[in-house]
Amino acid sequence: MNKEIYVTRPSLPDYEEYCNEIKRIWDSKCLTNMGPEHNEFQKQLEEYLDIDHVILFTNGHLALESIIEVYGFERNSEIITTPYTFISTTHAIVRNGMIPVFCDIKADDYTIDTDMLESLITDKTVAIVPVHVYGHICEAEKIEAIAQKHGLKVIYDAAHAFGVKYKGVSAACYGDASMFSFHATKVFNTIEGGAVCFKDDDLIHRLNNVKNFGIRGEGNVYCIGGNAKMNEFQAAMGICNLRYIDEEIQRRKRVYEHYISRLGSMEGIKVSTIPEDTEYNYSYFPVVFEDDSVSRDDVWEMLGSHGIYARKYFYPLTYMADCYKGYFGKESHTDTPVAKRVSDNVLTLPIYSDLDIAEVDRICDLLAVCLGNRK
Ligand code: T4K
Repeated sequence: MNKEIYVTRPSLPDYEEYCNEIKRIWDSKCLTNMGPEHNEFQKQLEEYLDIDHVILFTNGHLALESIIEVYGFERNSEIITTPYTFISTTHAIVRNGMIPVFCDIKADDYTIDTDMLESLITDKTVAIVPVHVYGHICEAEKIEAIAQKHGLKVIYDAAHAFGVKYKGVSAACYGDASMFSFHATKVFNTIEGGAVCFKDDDLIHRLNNVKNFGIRGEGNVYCIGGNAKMNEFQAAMGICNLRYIDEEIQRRKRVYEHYISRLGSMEGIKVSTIPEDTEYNYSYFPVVFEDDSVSRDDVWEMLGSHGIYARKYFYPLTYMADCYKGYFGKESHTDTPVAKRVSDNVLTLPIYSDLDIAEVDRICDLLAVCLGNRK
């Protein structure tokens, strides 16, 4: 019986190393509410991500919801985003009482189509939330020029882009703010966790307040905040995992390069290649079936029958999720044919640092059979 292979597996530090780190928590009895592990981890991230400010959150979703909230946009304002993403991106906009307006994606890297973007701006538009999907950096220069021209905020969903650099610039540095996810399924994890990164000093207090009930000091509740704090155990995991992040990315690269060597020129599928000037994190390995004679769902089922659990990231498009059926009006613009085609035909293959090359070969052999043994 072959072993089961999941789309991802979290990387963990040595058990003893984590125990050693959390020993400080036993000594201090400080479990949460911005304790020493939290504060040290925050500083380490500012350095690693090369950004002025990092505010930690209990997960990436609440980080994104919070940064949208602190800008204080009027309810029912419009935010332009893409539907080819995890449901969190759309939920974060809707849960803030904003209207998501869906822009199509580019067929080459699945990020927001900057040629369409400007046509979706109305007098109700307040922000753009582009997604660095799979860690592919959006066309930031173009997006930010459009935003500047129309006075819009740019908040990147950078959940997938930890460790990615474009032209030497960290993914944390684009736009007005960027959100990272440190979920167990990500390149870098804090069990659950997330962060908002930015340069504007004014946002520090606002974000810290919104994640801690709006409390600014004894007897001073400044705003109607929630609770989205990262606890000390999460931060301790982050401190340990950050020590190995470069190694982690290199080990993923080995898996990625083997996939490329086997699938890169196989007829009938499109694999993503790394754009020039990019230091990539090898977070996902999406393949898009381009030949109508091969059904993505059949391949997904066949792989599953062999214990290989590839995933349909990202299907369906967010606006097609059951909870949004009949929800969006005309202003939301849900005509995104490229995103629809990619979403109907994409499969993300297993990729993680411990994945054996022999297993990658097994996955590629099975794919080749589905594709009629094409080369
Ligand atoms: N924006 C974007 C673009 C995102 O992709 C995400 C999250 C967010 C925002 C929100 O960030 P967070 O609030 O999550 O920090 C997973 C993750 O839960 C989610 O974090 C991620 N994106 C999304 C793309 O994938 P599921 O429901 O597909 O995960 P699940 O539990 O099926 O896990 C996938 C596989 O990973 C499992 O088959 C086995 C493996 N796994 C998973 C977990 C949780 C493990 O080996 N160990 C584990 O502990 O959503």
